[in-house]
Amino acid sequence: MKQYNCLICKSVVKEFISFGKMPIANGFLSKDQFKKEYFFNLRVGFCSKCAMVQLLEFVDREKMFHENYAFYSSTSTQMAIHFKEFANDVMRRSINKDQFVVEIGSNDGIMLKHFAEKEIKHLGIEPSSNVAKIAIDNGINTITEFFDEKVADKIIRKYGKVDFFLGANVMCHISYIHSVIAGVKKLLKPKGLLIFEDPYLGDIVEKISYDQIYDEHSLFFSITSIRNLVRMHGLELVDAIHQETHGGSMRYIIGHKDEHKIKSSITKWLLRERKLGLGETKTYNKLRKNIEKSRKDLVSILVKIKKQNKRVVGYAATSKSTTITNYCGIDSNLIEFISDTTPIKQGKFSPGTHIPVKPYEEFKDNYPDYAVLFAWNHSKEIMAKEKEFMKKGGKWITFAPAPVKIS
Ligand code: DWN
Ligand code: SAH
Repeated sequence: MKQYNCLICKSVVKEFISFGKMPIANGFLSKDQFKKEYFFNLRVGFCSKCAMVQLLEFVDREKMFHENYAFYSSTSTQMAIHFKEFANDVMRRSINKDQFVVEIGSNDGIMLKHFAEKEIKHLGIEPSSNVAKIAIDNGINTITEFFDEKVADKIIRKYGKVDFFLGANVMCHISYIHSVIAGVKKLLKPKGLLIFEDPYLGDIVEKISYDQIYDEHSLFFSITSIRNLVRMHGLELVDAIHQETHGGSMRYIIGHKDEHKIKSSITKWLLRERKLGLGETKTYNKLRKNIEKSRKDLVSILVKIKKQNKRVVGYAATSKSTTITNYCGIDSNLIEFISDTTPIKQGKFSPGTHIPVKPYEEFKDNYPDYAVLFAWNHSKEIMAKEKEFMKKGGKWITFAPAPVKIS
């Protein structure tokens, strides 16, 4: 069997689950592209030395992030509010007026626009040119590049050093994370801060939200693993703040070593992670069993409903839904179509199992009996706008947070 080495500390990593062949999670496609669809092995391992959960095989970054990237950050109104608050939090931390703020994975400018509006010096780094263009058209300074240490050198030469280096749902996408952190280390001014957030491993384990695992998500962070990682670069984790977004995320606040007071939150979280067993192999073997059960339960519910000749539709063609549909073998026999608000996905088919993706109106104008809530992470926002569906007797099928249920 092939041996895999940890992306972070190079120790041998043991696989704890294989999801089998998977397509690109955001690779929505047309019928004529079915034959040449790309697949890779979605396998996940845990490094018991540095506590990092990680993919074992990776898809080339250009296959995932390009001029037709299907995820536009501004599709969720709750996320727009969240990023306004994130920006405000950064502004509150500012010590002087001449700040320079850089954001990695800035997408359509959902967060940086708040800095641009206040004429704060800023720069977005976003390799997917279609989403970057929206930001640029809205007056947000953005470069279309993959951030790494070399890009950091270029930024220093052209713009100077940085007060705040920000990121949301992007660090965990980057298998060459050492190059990114080395770049941040060079870029940050002595008192500068790296502030980023990503889905939190503790939530994934507790909620059995295995749909967070797909090609784009290379790393699954915890306080323990981030602390280990940044230490290797002379940086220090100084605070961590849990977020409700994306099914439970963690915001990490990191500075140069010995430049900031370390908050008590770190000890508190480290203790919680020890109790949850995030540093132990047995936790991930249990997670695999829980994932297998979740799949069995979801498929059996869908098969039962199919036998009753009821209509089931998917709600939101999320990246995460690609893992669910492919791992569970759910195709258009079980789910009629997936409704989604993103124009670039509509009229196409879901990656791998080729369920038609249709505009939101197709859901709204002809409610199904059941809707599988693929965007469960936006549940608050969706429940608030789908009161009519529920009033008319429509039911939700949810799989995360576990258990699988109809409500
Ligand atoms: O990490 C990532 C996060 C931030 O965003 C990326 N790798 C890709 C993406 O993941 P996702 O696709 O799972 O994200 P969301 O935000 O859970 O789903 C967005 C999709 O859901 C969009 O296609 C729009 C759709 N949607 C909808 O149809 N109706 C979303 C909402 C809120 C809705 O009401
Ligand atoms: N921050 C946004 C977007 C998250 S999706 C949000 O939270 O909604 C991940 C984004 O990271 C994509 O837009 C992708 O193009 C970008 N990305 C991936 N690798 C990157 C890299 N090396 N440098 C900068 N951005 C990257």
